Amino acid sequence: MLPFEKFIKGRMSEKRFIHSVNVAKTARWLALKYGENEEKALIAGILHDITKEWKVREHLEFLHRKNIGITKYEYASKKLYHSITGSCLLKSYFKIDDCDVLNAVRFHTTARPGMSNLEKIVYVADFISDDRSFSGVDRLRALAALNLDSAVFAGLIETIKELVHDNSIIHPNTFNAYNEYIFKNNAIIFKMGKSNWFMSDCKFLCK
Ligand code: DGI
Ligand code: FE
Ligand code: FE
Repeated sequence: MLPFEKFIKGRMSEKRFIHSVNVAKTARWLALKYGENEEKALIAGILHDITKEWKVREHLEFLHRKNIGITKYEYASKKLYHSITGSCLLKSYFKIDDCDVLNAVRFHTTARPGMSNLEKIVYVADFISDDRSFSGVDRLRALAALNLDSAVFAGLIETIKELVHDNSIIHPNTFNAYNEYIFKNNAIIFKMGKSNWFMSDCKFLCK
């Protein structure tokens, strides 16, 4: 029996329960492979979608009650709500105060730049768990077994393609995570010598 398995069974649909257990097991496998804490991977994995089946109103009321603000990108992207309320629930109801576990749940939808190994593990496990069957999932599973970062990057590319296809809002965390990988992969191309002349934006061009 996995941690919280008994608790979540019956509190969510059978489909979501099976997915949660699968993500937990895949996260444990990745944790073992990449030298992360297996218990944390199991807990973050099994609870990552704990509020997924809440209604929009329930998410918004919960956030209001807890006095948690969200950005306009988050407000406009209903599919992201459960990662925000989920991580808050882990803290307030489940009394989990491990930041890494909380962040793994918080960023399992969008990812973000500077993710920890545990965050990457839960992000990837959610993509490749046994119940996933989208085209390309086997390639992603193979990639995850070889290199965690490559699997995160591939996941980001899939997500961004789908978001663009659907004319959906791209959360800054999603594209900043993607850009982080592009910069890393092209470290030599982008290296501009010792002086750092990059501006944070390009407003100076039209002042
Ligand atoms: O196991 P699930 O909860 O079904 O899967 P998930 O939590 O990975 O689903 C995340 C959803 O969030 C998925 O439909 C893609 C969406 N998403 C990820 N990044 C962004 C996003 N949606 C918007 N609008 N913008 C993003 O940047
Ligand atoms: Fe989710
Ligand atoms: Fe999920």
